[in-house]
Amino acid sequence: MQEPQAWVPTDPRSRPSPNQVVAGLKGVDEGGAELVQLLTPEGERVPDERFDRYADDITVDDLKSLYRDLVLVRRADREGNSLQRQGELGIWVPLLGQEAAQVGSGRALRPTDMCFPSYREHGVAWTRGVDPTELLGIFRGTDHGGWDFTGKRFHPYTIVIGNQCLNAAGYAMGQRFESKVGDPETGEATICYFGDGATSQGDVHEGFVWAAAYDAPLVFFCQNNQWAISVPLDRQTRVPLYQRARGYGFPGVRVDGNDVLACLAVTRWALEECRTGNGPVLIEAFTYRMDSHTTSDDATRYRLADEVELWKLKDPIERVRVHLTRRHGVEPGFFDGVDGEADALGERLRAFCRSMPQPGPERMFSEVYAQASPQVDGQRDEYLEYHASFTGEEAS
Ligand SMILES: Cc1ncc(C[n+]2csc(CCOP(=O)(O)OP(=O)(O)O)c2C)c(N)n1
Repeated sequence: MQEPQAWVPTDPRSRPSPNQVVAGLKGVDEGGAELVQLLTPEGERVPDERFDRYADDITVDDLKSLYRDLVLVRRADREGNSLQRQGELGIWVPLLGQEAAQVGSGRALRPTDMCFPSYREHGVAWTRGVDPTELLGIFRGTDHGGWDFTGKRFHPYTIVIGNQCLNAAGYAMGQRFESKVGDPETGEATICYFGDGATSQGDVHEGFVWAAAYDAPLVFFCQNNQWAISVPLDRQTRVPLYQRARGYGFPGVRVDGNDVLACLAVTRWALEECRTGNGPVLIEAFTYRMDSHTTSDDATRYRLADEVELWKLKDPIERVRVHLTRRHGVEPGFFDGVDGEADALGERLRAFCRSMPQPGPERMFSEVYAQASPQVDGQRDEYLEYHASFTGEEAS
């Protein structure tokens, strides 16, 4: 097992008072000395002794492709937000600011790896080949997620905080029991996404304990976006989150979550650890939620604009753009082309959303089990009869 990074406890007297925390006066924007970074916010490539080798093969074309993913994922997210505002979706969960953490880690996965998302992972979904249109039903309230979970190896979204860590731990233990671990080429791994607030949930703790006890090939990927709705990180933990792993007996790493290259490299390392039998691993992607928690939330009520302004300077897309332009001489035409693709994606999403059919009343019963169940069939028939009892306007 690799040694976790060292941690020096902060002086308790320097901790913010509860009032400062509640008022959002103590915004965090520095990841500390342990932060793994390969691309600075200014777009400069900086060396990293430990993780460079996991990014050495990344070509300019790969970087352009990562940039394209970041831009398209952001556009899909912004369209989702707008569609909610136009009344086409019941709610939207924005990922603004977290594109690099999601695209970088998602692009590190192989098709055979399994992925357990929370509810904000639209960027990871993108890297698994789930089209953004497939996410819309959840937020329009017409289904629970319509993609092919087993084929894409991307589990349904989980709204119950931290619960997916248990599913993921069980799945990864299965990979271990079925001897799918050991060979770096063919070995499988699982990745589980959750937020900083989720680390206070029992399910996440249980997931850590089980995964550690069974050496499960599981990467716990925590997107620390600094806020659990209106609760800041200081109310979740007294130690940096990545250091928690040590107490469970596995390594933890803090990566710059706004640096797509670093997220890719660190996740590749973590997956390799898992595939070869050295899992589990905890990655804390140090990032920031630039928008409200959901479209039902108003972040301006609990955090200061200054904090948001600070994080704007660390934008995950801008740094790749600057790097491609300055270091590799990529011409504006490339960026214009990606913007054009983003416009087309936005149009496609809007058109799809507005033409989504309203599912029939039997739909909530039809996809429950793979094989017919007399109980569910009975409930369906009863409900259809009840539904048919309404007439005219009452029924619509
Ligand atoms: C078990 C449970 N408790 C409470 C909630 C309500 N809830 C929804 S999101 C959220 C905050 C989650 O914050 P975090 O884990 O940091 O993830 P983020 O939304 O910031 O990505 C809470 C408490 C829930 N969905 N499930």
